Amino acid sequence: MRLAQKAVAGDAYSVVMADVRADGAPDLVVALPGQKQVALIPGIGQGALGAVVLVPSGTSLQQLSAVDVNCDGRTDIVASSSNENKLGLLLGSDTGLQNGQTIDLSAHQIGVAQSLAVADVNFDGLPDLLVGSSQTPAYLLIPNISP
Ligand SMILES: [Ca+2]
Ligand SMILES: [Ca+2]
Repeated sequence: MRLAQKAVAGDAYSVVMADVRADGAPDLVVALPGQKQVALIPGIGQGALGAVVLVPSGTSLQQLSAVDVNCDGRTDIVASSSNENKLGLLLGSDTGLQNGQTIDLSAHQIGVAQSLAVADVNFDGLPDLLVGSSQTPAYLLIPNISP
């Protein structure tokens, strides 16, 4: 195992490793909540990492999860927020992560959507989202109805 280091400026909150560029090599995605963006550090094969690409995330992201949430065969990033009642969604593509979208949860009055788990809780083959709340109710289950 070789260890590599890529410099990313800022306060990184969480990191996931997933093939978001759909080229077979796992990439690193780092949440940079203070900058409302993520750093995509592409895996370019044989353990090497390419140049850092900063992608706008639309909101300040806290906890990243890698999952093909829209079931198009490309791994996406879904994330909780560091300070809002929103989730962030960055769709994976053959060229990288697309700019972030936000999923507004204000109708559910859960305070800050501060943590996130992904699992197919209703056994329909689609990954569902379980959002941890900063207030009562403690969580919100969002069944996936993609596509
Ligand atoms: Ca996808
Ligand atoms: Ca499901």
